[in-house]
Amino acid sequence: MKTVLLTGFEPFDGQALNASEEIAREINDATIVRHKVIGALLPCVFGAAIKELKHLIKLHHPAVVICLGQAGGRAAITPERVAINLDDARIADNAGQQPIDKPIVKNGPAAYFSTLPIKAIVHELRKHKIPAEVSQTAGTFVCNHVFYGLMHELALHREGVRGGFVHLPLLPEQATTEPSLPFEKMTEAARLIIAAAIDYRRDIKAVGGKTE
Ligand code: PCA
Repeated sequence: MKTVLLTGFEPFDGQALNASEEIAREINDATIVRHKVIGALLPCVFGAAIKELKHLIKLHHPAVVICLGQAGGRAAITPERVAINLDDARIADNAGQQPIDKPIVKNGPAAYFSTLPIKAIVHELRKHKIPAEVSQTAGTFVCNHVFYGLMHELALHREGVRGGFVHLPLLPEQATTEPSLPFEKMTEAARLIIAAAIDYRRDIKAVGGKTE
């Protein structure tokens, strides 16, 4: 059976939870559209996170790789369009590192686009009444770092494997004033994202990521 690698991140910035970790753990071992899902955890650490991701890819030979992260302040599920070759950390990672204005890969391309069908994913989520929109920036912290590392690895060594990054809102128990989405909604969303990534060989055309 083909596999889908779904990663989440450990909590960071002194928080007790990370929505992406909870969702990746919940979907681990599920079968979705004849693919087995491998849910795994990445450290919120520059360098080590990409190393672990490459190790997981080598181990599981996934047909699709979807990395999840948490984006406090966002109200919608946001498939990311582009990863940029830049680390610029507003806060320290879980190992105390805080790179400023550093390339992720020296002399690497400035950016990579997601090879997931990002607009089809938005379309499918909205069809199921889950708030979703395409995001044009994954930031410059560990999420963008992993997204870039993933796309670089796939471009260089894994032809035909599709991959990308999706940011999730906070869980209700994490949010004080920020928006949040219930665990069940985010779990359903992750299943729909995986199914769309397998089913849509090409992305759909839709203005601004809005499909309805
Ligand atoms: N979100 C952070 C890193 C880990 C996570 O879940 C980010 O958006 O970069």
